Amino acid sequence: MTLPDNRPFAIRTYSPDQLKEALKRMYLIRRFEEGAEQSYMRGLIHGTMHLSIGQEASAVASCMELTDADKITSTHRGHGHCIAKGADVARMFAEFFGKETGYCHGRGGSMHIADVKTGNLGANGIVGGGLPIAVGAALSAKRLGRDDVTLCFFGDGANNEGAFHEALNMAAIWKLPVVFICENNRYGMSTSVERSTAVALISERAAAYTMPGITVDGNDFSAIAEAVHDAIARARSGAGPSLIENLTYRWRGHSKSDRNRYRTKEEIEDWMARDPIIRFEAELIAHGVIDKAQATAIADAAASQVEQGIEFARTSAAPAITEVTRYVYSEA
Ligand SMILES: Cc1ncc(C[n+]2csc(CCOP(=O)(O)OP(=O)(O)O)c2C)c(N)n1
Repeated sequence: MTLPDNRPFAIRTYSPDQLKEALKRMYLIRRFEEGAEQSYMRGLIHGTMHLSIGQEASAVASCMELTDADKITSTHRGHGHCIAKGADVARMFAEFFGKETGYCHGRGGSMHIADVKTGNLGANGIVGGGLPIAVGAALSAKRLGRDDVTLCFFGDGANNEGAFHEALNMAAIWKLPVVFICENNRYGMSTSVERSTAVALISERAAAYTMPGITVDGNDFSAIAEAVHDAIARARSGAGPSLIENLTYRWRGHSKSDRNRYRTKEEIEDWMARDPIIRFEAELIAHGVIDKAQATAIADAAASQVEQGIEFARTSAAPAITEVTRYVYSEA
C-alpha cells in the first residue's frame, strides 16, 4: 500500500531546482523593491513608485508554470510580476531610471515595464486597465488555435471597476484561456475592502460569471501555486476562465506620498510577521529541499544581482532628447 503524499503541493509538484529558483525570485523582488526605494531617496528616480513588498508569494507562485509563450498583464504595483515572469532586474532598473537600456528604452518607467517577447504585456497605470488587455490576449490565443494562457493580475480596488465585470463576462461567454488573479492586499489607496466591496470574498463574484472562484492565503506559496495550477489546466483544456483571490498585504504605503493614516502599526506588524518569503524558505528547509546555508546563498545572490542592476542602470545612457518620441508606439 502506498501512503498518501501529504507534503504541500509545491514540494510534491516542482523539482528542487524549480523551488530554489522560486525562492531566488522572491528574494529578487524584495531586494529590487528595497533597492528601488533607496534609489528614490537618493534622487536617482523621478515620479512615484508602488512597492509590492509583502506580496512576493502571489507573484512568484502564480507564474510558476508559465512559459515565454504564456502572457501576463499587470498593475501599477507590477515589479514583482515582472520579476516572477523572468525579467532581468538590471533592465528593469534601467527602465525605472529612464535609461535607454531599459525594457522600453526608458520611455515607460516603473508603471509601464513590458517585454512582449517573453509574454509580459505590461504593467499598467490605469486601475483595471490590464483586465480587457488580458481578455484580448486570450481571445487571440483561442482564435489562432494556440494553447498559451494569460494570467491577469489586478488589485482589490479594480474589482469594482466596470472593466472587471466586462472582462469576466466576455471571458466566460467565450470560454477564454485566462486566469484572473486578484491580489487582495486589503486597501485601494486608503479605502479598505470592507468599505468598498459588497461581497465578503471577491472570489464570490466568479459565480456571477459561471466560473470557478477561490480565495487562498496569498502569503502561502503552495496554496497559490495549487490554485493557479488548476486554473491553468482548466484554461488550457478549453473550459474557460477562473478567478483566484490571493489574500495578502502590502507592507509599504500605497505610494511614496502615503502617510499610513488608515491602518495601524499593529496591523502592519501583524502582517509582517507572516512574511511569505520566510515562510516559503522555512518550508523548503523543513522538507529537505535546501539547508539554511543554501538559503542564505540564494538570498545573497539575489542581493548582489540587485546591486549590479542598480549600477548598470546608473551608468547607462539616457535617451537622446531628439529621440524621446521614438518607441512610444510599437514600430512597424
Ligand atoms: C481608472 C483609475 N482610477 C483611479 C486611479 C488612481 N489609483 C491609482 S492606484 C489606486 C488604488 C488601486 O488599488 P488596488 O486595485 O487595490 O491595488 P493596490 O494599490 O492595492 O495594489 C487608485 C485609485 C487610477 N490610476 N486609475
